[in-house]
Amino acid sequence: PARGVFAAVDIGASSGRVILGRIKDGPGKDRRVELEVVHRFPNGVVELDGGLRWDFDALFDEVLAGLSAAATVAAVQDEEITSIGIDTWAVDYGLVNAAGELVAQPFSYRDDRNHAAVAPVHQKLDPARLYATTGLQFLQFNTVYQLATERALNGVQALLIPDLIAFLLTGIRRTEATNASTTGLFDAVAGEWATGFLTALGLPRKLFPPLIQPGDTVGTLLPEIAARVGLPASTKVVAVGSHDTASAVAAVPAQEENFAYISSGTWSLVGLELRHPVLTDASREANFTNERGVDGTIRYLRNMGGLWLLSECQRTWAAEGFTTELTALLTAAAALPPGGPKINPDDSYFIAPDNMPERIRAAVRGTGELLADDPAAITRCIMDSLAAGYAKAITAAERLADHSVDVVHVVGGGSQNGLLCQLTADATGKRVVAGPVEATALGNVLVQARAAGQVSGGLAELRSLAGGSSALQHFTPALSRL
Ligand code: LFR
Repeated sequence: PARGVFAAVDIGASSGRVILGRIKDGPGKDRRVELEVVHRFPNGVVELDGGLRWDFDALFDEVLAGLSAAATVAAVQDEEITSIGIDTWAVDYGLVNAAGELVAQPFSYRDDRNHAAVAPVHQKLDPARLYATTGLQFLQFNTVYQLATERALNGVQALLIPDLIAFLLTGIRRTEATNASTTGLFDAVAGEWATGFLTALGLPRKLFPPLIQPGDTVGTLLPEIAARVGLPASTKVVAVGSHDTASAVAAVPAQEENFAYISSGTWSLVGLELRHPVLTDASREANFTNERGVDGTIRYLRNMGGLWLLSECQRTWAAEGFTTELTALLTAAAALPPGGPKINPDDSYFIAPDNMPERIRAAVRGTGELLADDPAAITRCIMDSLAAGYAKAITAAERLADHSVDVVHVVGGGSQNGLLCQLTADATGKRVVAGPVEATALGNVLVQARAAGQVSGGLAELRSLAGGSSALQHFTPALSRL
C-alpha cells in the first residue's frame, strides 16, 4: 500500500501554508519529520463591512488549493494522505447558521470594537471570578468580549477559525479543546465549557459545538470537497492542537523538564508547561494565562507583543522608501550599543495596525527618553524591549508557578532572529536553544502521525522527534550577566 503522509494546514496572521509531513527513518533508530511546503498564501486583516475582518472565503479557497497541491505531490510519490490537521491563531470565530452558511466574514481580534465590550462583560462577571475558573489572561480580544459585541446569536453557532475550516471540509461541527481554552468560556480545571458563564452572559448554551481533543478524528471529507481537491472521500480530518501556539509548544524540542519556551512570531507567547493551572490572584494580577496544551497539559504563559511590532514598522518604512530587508535591519541594530530606550511591548496601544515607527517613538517619549527616527534604532529598541519583556515574564512565571527553569527554547519565526535570541540569553541569564522555526507545522504533523500510529509515546517522544528534525542553535548569556 501507498505510504501514509500528513497534510498540515497552518495559517498565521500574515501568511498560511499547506505542508506535507512525512515520518522518515534515518540511520540507526533515528527518525525525523520531513516537512514539504506545497502551497503558500498571504493573509492579513481587511477593512470590510465596517470592521477589521479576515477574508475567510479567500482563505478557504487557498486551503482547498493547498490540499489539491498536496494531493498532486503525494500521488506522484506514491503516497497517500492519511489525514489533514488544521491550526491557526486563536480567539476568532465565524458564525454559522443552521443551513451551515457563514453569516459574515469573521472579525479580526485587532478590530477595536472589543474595547467597549469589556466593561459590560465585567459587570455581569467579575474579572476575578472569570479568572478563577478560566485562568485566561485578560486580553480585550478574548472571544468572550468579542461575543458581547454580537447582536444576533440566536440560531447560529460560533466556530473558531480552525474548527470552521474543519466544518467546511467535513460537515462536522466540533470545538477543539486547546483553542476552546482561549475563549474565556472554558473551565481550566474541568477541561469543559464553563456553561454557567454562557448563561450568565445571556449566550446560547449550545453556542459552541461540542469539544474534541487533539488526536481525535473530526470526520472525513465531504464528497464534493474530496472531488474538488482530488483526495479520496475517506481522507480524515484529525483534530490537532488547533491553536497554533499549542501545536508549537508540542514541538518545543526540550529534553529536560525545566524549560521555558517562547513561541515567537506575530506574538510572543512566553511561559512554561505545567500539569495543573495556576489560578491565584497573584497570577491574575501578573496577567498569566492557563491555556490548554496537547495531552491535557497547561500552557502557562503570557501573550506579549511580538514581531508584529517590527513587521508593522517594515510596512511603514517600505511605503516611505526605506530598506526593509530583515537581515540588514538586524545587522544595523546589532551594531548599536546596549542600554538604549525600551517600550512596553505589551501595551494595547500597539495592537492596531498603522504607523508603528511613530507610535514606538511616541511611547519612548512617554518614558522621558528619545528614540531616533531611524530604522536601525527603532529595530534595536524593539529587540531590546522584547528581550527585557521575555526575561521579566519568565522570572514571573517561575515565581508564580514555583517552577524554575534553566533553559529557554525559542521556536517559530523569531528563532531565526539571532539578535533577539542573544539578547534574550543576555536578559534572562539562561541558555537559549533556538528552533525549530517550523514548530507549529511540526506539532500539527506529529499529533496526526501519533493518531495514525506512525509515532508513539507522550510529549517527550514527540519533542525528541521534533528536535531531531531540525537544526537547533545555541546562545549563551553574555559574561557580563554571570
Ligand atoms: C499566536 C496566537 C496567540 C493568540 C493570538 C491571537 O498566533 O494564536 O496565541 O493569543 O495569536 O489569536
